[in-house]
Amino acid sequence: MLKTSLSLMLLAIILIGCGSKDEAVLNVYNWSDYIDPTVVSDFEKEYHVKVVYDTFASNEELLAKLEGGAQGYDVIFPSDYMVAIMMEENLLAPIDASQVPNIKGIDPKFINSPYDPHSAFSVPFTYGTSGLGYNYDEIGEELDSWGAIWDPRFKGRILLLDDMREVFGIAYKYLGYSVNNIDPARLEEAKQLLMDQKVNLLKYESTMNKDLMLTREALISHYWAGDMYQVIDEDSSFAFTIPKEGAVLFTDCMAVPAAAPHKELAHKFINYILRPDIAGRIVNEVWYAMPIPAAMEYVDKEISSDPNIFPPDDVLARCEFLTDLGDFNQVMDRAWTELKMK
Ligand code: SPD
Repeated sequence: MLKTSLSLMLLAIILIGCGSKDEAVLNVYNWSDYIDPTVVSDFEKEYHVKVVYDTFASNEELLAKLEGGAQGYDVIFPSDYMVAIMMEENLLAPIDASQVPNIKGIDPKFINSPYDPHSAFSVPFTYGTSGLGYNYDEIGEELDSWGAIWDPRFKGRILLLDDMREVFGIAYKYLGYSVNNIDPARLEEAKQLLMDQKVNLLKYESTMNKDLMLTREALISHYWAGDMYQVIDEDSSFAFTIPKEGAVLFTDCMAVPAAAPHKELAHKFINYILRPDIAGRIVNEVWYAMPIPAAMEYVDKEISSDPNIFPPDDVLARCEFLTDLGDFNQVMDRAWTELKMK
């Protein structure tokens, strides 16, 4: 009898052990509309884990979460300049390349980038630009300049991203300055220009842009290319342009927070995302380029041949990556607060 009870207890312990192993959890914190959900569910099946998925709307929101002591995230998706800031603040764990063999499939142009010179803390996920999405059918003409956001015809119908660096990036590009300008006089000039734009502004927004365009409330949206293509895919009245003055170019990355509770599983997830077939499915769903040449055979021709999604060299040449502004970040942050308050 005692023997039977002990055996049952042992069995229960083993089962509980297996249960908790089966329920290993990976906490992913990504931008919204930035993955094929079936890719996540397939990862759960393949690795017998649960993925808890949460989203953010800007790099600054992601940074504030980590600086605020958020402990739970295992894989995060900061952009280039934000990787540099997070490295500086010791918020990231090193990437163990031996656990991510698919890194070898990444286009070498995206390795050892200025924001992470030894590719020690980040793995490139996607790249692309921001630009102008607009209702071509309603406007009746093509737009090709950031100047459109000051055009009085579009009063109250324009969305600008709720994103400090992207919005000052527009004004800087329109004025012919670098998006990484740290001259206070030029910042002031950009701020005034953006103040003048507010009469046309519906709102600063980064999450509801699709709905606001599809319901016709917004006519134009400053937006990231892939997200705008998700709108165009639903409603062909819309179009997207990378303005002639140039735009912000970004590489969004995958990284593991220093405090991540499941680092080994995080590496497995990153490696899985880099698999060419998986990357191809993501590109087809989100309309953003991934720097994985072997994934191209899985990407729809309509996407791989679109110069707004895979921008050619002449377009890239007029675009610019954001870099960490150091102490000037706070100066810009004050100007941004003033802009949003008035
Ligand atoms: N829906 C995903 C949007 C990702 C945009 N990347 C951000 C670039 C920031 N400069």
